[in-house]
Order: sequence, then structure tokens, then C-alpha cells
Amino acid sequence: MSTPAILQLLPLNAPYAQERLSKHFDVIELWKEADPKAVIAQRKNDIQVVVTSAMTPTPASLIDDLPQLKAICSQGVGYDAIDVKHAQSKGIQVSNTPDVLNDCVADLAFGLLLATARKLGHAERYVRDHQWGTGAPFPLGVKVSHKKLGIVGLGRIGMAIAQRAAGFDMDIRYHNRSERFGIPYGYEASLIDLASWADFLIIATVGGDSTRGLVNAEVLKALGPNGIVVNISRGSVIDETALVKTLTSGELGGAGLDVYETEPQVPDALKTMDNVVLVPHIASATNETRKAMIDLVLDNVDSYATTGKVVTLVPAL
Ligand code: 8YV
Repeated sequence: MSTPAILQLLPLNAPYAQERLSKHFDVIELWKEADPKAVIAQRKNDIQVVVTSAMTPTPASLIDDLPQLKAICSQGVGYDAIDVKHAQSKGIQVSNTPDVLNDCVADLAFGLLLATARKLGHAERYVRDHQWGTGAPFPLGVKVSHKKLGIVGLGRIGMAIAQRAAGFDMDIRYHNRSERFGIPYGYEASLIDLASWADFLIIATVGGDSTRGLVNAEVLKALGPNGIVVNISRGSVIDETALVKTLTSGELGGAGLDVYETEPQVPDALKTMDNVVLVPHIASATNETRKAMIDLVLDNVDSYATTGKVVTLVPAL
């Protein structure tokens, strides 16, 4: 019987990661292989675990190429890039890395809200471009404290965002597929009604087909010419064409974005707008949180190797 193998689709960027993975498995570092398809075909009967990430496509075709696959261990809380339903239909466990990134993602959501409302990106350029004292005075921004915040997707990250909003004395309401009870925030069954009520909308839903295009032109227009939308979820949740159109027409006031429909491509029109703040999918990208995410991937692999069960199992879809 050959040594069980791990098919690792990406580096984990931690010096100790390979050592821990090698404790129980022969590790195939796929990104180093000249002919990945040949390696997969040659080793397919050894591979029991795939290590992947929230932004690394892990399709049904790959899952079907691995007849002995028992677990997919992903770095990241989102799993829309993994065909989880197909994996689960074959009895394959899928693990992600929830909770350890809630604070950093919520911090960045609020950072984007403050940056967009107070025009921090524009202000930085204004100073660096020597406009201060020479050009027109810097334009006024929008107050954040005591305003109305709508959260789309009140899961664990959404709740962390709400806690931050409470610290800014904001009125908080949310939209979910179903109402949550025992929490101090108002529920809006209609996303349009939430957008009409709110000064700011923060998108914190899961990605994937169930939320694709959820925030469409109608929602963005309901948020309105003084409204700001922030997205730390997935680019697929906002209709990006509608976003560009409503920002260009002035029907939407501003946007703070960490995620985009086809990363790393970002619509050029957004890059020309002073009422838009753009960052490159960095919500969980801190030393502390990325280490915690990597450690949780490794814990999931170790747990599968020693007990046959992963730790943070993605629930049945
Ligand atoms: C990272 C994310 O892109 O956790 C997610 O779902 O999108 C981000 O944290 C991901 O973890 C890949 O490293």
C-alpha cells in the first residue's frame, strides 16, 4: 500500500506548514509540477486529501479525477470556489476556516466605510499630488457616527460588523434569508426596503449562486445618491455593471470595495472615481489572521489523518 498523499493546490506561506502536512502524508505541491494533469493521473489512487483555498477553483472535474479523495481542506471561510455539493454527494468532507478571520474582515469593512464616507483615498491623493494649498479646497465628506447602517448577511462576520457599528452609535438593521431572534438589530425581509432606509449598506453574505447579483441596480438606486455600499463578501453578490452605471450617473453616492466579479480585474471606470475606495481582497490579510487560518487548515488535515474527521466541517448544502 503506497503512502496516502495530499494534493496541495497552493502554497500555505508558512515555513512549518509543509513539515506538518508531511507528518501524515506524501505531499504533492501541484504548483511546482511542470505537468499537473500528468501528476494527478499518476498519483490519483494515493490522494486522500486536497488542500485548497477560498479563491482556488476546486471543481467537480478535479474531485472526480481523485477516486480515493476523502477530505478537502480549504484556507478561507468562503467555499463558493469549491464544488461542495458534489464533494458531499460523494461522501467527501469539506472544511473551511471560519471565525478566526471575523475580526479582521469586520475591521476592514468598517475601514472601507470610513475611508469612503470621509474620502480618505481622495484625500491621500490630494496631499501627495501637491493640491493642498494650491488647488481647490478638499471637498466635505459624510458623517458615519449616528447614521443608519444596513447589513446584508448577518452571519458571524455580519455580527462582528454590527458590534463595530454599535461603537459608532449607529442604527443597525439587517437583511437575511430568515430573521434571527434574540439580537438587538431590526430585521428587513425586503432588501429594497433595507437599502431605502439605510445611509450605508455593508455586504457580508456568502458568495456563490444563491447570492449572485443580489445587490442589483434597483437596490443600489434605493440606497441612493447619498448612499454608500461596502463589499467584503464576494464580487458576485453585487451586479458590477449596475454598480458602475449608478456611480457614474450619480444614482449611488459611493462604494468601498474589497472584492470584484473577476479578480484581479477591476473595472477601469471605478479606478477613475474619487467617490470609490478600492483595495485588493485583503480583508483577512493580516499576519495574525492568516497564521490562524493556516493553522486551522493544518489542524483539519491532522484531525482527518488521526480520526477520519475534519474539525470545521462545512455544513451539508
Ligand atoms: C481569502 C476569503 O481570500 O476567507 C475567504 O473566504 O476570501 C479571504 O480570506 C481566502 O482566505 C484565501 O486565502
